[in-house]
Amino acid sequence: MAFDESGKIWFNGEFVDWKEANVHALSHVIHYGSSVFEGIRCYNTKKGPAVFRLKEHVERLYNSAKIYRMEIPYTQEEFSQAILETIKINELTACYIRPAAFRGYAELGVYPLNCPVESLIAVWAWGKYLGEEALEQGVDVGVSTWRRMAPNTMPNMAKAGSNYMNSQLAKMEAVTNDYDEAIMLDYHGMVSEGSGENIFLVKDNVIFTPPRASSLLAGITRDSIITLAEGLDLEVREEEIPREMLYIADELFFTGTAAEVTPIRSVDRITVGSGSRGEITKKLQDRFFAILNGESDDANGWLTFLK
Ligand code: PPE
Repeated sequence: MAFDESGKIWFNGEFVDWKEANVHALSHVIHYGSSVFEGIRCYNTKKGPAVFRLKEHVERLYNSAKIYRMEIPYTQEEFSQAILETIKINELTACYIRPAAFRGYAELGVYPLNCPVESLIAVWAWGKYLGEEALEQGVDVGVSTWRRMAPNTMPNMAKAGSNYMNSQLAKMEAVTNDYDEAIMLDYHGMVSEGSGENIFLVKDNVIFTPPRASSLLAGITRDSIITLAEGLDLEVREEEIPREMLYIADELFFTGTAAEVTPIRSVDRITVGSGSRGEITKKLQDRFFAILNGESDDANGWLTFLK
């Protein structure tokens, strides 16, 4: 059991005991994957616990819901407050936060609009996503035979539970082949993203990352890293990346709420750059963690303190 089950979960506006946060077996979400969710982190900074980019995450949750015509019956402000309350009531200082909204129990059939929209917020301690040593040593990845969803099939910009069936296929294939993680290509064969991370590449001191049109989730960590890189006067280009660029890159790394900034040391068993964390990757990691530790100024207003 990965969870400490003694905590409380915010469920449809109320705090319930961990084990009481259940849904009916005939809920729409179980049969048709009708859910949207977020992954957010709270860090125990030197100035106290703070949630990283709370506003942007809640906004993305509501945008994911909007794409699926799902109305969450709270304002974004109310939902954000509920997130802060959930962390406090569980007496956590550093944690992973998992809000979700889904179509509940009323009837079955593909048409979803007669089912109620339910929502929840759970928090728990979640350590390093790709292993303890990953942040320093880097991970070994393989390019998946599974592509990211083609345009006009499933909306990649919605963080919907159903998109993660695609991610699961890629992740299972990667692990079966003894990789830590998968990189997926888009419909055109260009680099898209990992099963749960965005990807960055460094070549000749220029930073590249695929654009939104490459079938990816517009990651909030991705956005943060672009901002930090520009602050370091590094050139960042959002452009399509052909697969072979992965092999000849000087540095590669993943970004994500769970994965944070994780270097990639090999792709398809081909060593990337020096085979260990690159210089620019380290610089960006340092900047990123300095904000999360509260060591450097939160110049962009990314932290919401619990107080
Ligand atoms: N792409 C995908 C497919 C993705 O799932 C994530 C986050 C990202 C990019 C990065 O987005 P952001 O967190 O805003 O920087 N994946 C979440 C879920 C991981 C999971 O295993 O669950 C996360 O990192 O919380």
